[in-house]
Amino acid sequence: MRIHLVNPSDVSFGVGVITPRWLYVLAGATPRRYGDPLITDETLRPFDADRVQPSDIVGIGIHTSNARRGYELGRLVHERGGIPVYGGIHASIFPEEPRTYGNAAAVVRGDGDKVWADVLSDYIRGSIQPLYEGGTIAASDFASARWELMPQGSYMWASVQTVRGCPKHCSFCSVWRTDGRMPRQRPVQAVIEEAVTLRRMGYRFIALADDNFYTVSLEDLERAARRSDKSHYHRLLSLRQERFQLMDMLSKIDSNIIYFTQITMEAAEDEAFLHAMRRAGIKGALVGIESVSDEGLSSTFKSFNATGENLVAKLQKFRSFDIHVLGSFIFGLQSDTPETFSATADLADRAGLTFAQFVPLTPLPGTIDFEKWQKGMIEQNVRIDGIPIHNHWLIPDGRRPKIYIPHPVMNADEILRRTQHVWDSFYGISKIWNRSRCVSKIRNRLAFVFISKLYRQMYARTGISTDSARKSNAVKWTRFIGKLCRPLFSAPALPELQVPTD
Ligand code: B12
Ligand code: SF4
Repeated sequence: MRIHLVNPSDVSFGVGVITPRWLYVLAGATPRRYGDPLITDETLRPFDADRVQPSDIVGIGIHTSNARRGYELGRLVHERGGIPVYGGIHASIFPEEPRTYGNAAAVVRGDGDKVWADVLSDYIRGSIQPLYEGGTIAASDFASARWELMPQGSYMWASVQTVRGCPKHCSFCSVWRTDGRMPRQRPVQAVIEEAVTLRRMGYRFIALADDNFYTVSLEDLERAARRSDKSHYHRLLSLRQERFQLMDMLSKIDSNIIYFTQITMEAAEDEAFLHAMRRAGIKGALVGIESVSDEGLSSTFKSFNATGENLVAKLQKFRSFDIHVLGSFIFGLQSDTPETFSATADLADRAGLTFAQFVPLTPLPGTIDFEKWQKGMIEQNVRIDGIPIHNHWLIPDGRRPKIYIPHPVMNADEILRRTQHVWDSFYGISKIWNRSRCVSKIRNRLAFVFISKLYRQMYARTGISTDSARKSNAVKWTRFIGKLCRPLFSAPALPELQVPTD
């Protein structure tokens, strides 16, 4: 028996921006007696199903947008006598679906770090089960990734996880339900060892694959301090202290690693935290801004975000600590109007964002938005090519709508056209060139232009482009720019780099 692990994708670019971490974590969770798993990331190159031999196990990790391709792979594997096993967020939410569409022999729900070894040993004994409950395991049990199996020179950013779970409960996000609201922070030493391993190999850019790096806000802490029972307060305080310890240790790694993370805007109020981030080398953060209006924020349960000049000031605060912000906005909220688009474009410029993404509201399974929307769609029995629209991920790509939630004042075309316009405006060449002043040398400024264009191209593929000719052009360009950009992210290997001591 051989073990394959496959990350499905309909398109392959030859180079990848961020390593799909689950592949290397599951490789780390594979007992050594079974040999090294054969890993394929289809965002780099398509899976060669002919390599599957009868009785090989093929682990397929799916999120909603690649589930359909994942099922296609499962069927190919099954035809060759292989054993498809599914995991990942989508399979965790719909554990029946991989059996119906993807010939699943087994599905793992939740964390795979511990239960994967059970799947393999059951299979060897001839008693594989249809469903395994991986649950939400303790942070001390998170498996470390086996980075030595990563194809060299393929990715720009490696990825290390420091925490799973998020205390917030945004309406469009499933993380707080699947990964829990109490942050599970990984032991500092395990994170540091992985970062050092990657830097030794020549990776200088590391994405922290965290749901929310800022696990305890000052407000959370104050609220807990006001309770008569202080146990929650002490728990939060210790989580916060651990964050500082982690950042302190990151700052002691003797290298020039650059980290990127995902964080809530509340961190802008916490100068001690921003200061520690800067020292640690966390130079970039995706901040979910979502909406520039109070109505938009309240409808997404994100009223902890700011609006107006307060929002501009908060985003600029990150910049004053040398943290570049990738601002993430949602379009298509019920409170949006045609004016929302220009107001957002204007804010993105004024707030000093280094990058931005403008994403159409999509009802993703496991979210509050999905539940509300699904109910209406079931009642109306809306179908495309016979597939209920509330299973939108099963609809073939070209037939899949881009906007799902009906809007009171704009139709889908208008939302898409206006969204496209905001992308074009933010990533217009003169604006990119102005933003490129954040780096000094001309070579770095040119690199900044290419990276901005790469980012924009990748999204042209995923969300907004409407016709297939444009899509295929976008893929070609992404491949081209991706190859051009990849060397900018490599650095000399540092095989002698030491793990810092406390
Ligand atoms: C880091 C991250 C990113 C990064 C890096 C992505 C990358 N290339 O790795 C960036 C910022 C680029 C990103 C982008 C996007 N992301 Co994202 N991302 C994450 C995040 C925070 C962590 C993912 C991660 O690496 N975790 C660490 C690994 C080890 O955990 P894991 O993948 O869950 O795998 C474990 C288990 O699921 C299981 N498992 C997984 N696969 C398999 C397979 C088998 C066989 C088995 C047995 C087990 C198993 O075992 C693993 C170990 O326990 C997740 C949130 C989350 N909690 O999952 C969102 C998340 C996956 N992203 C999400 C989304 C929506 C997106 C975007 C579409 C956002 C957008 N609108 O633009 C894009 C799309 C990118 C793409 N095309 O893939 C959603 C997906 C929801 C869904 N239902 O599919 C999530 C869940 C967040 C959310 N808001 O709900 N993302
Ligand atoms: S803050 Fe981010 S990770 Fe947390 S629930 Fe909201 S969108 Fe999800």
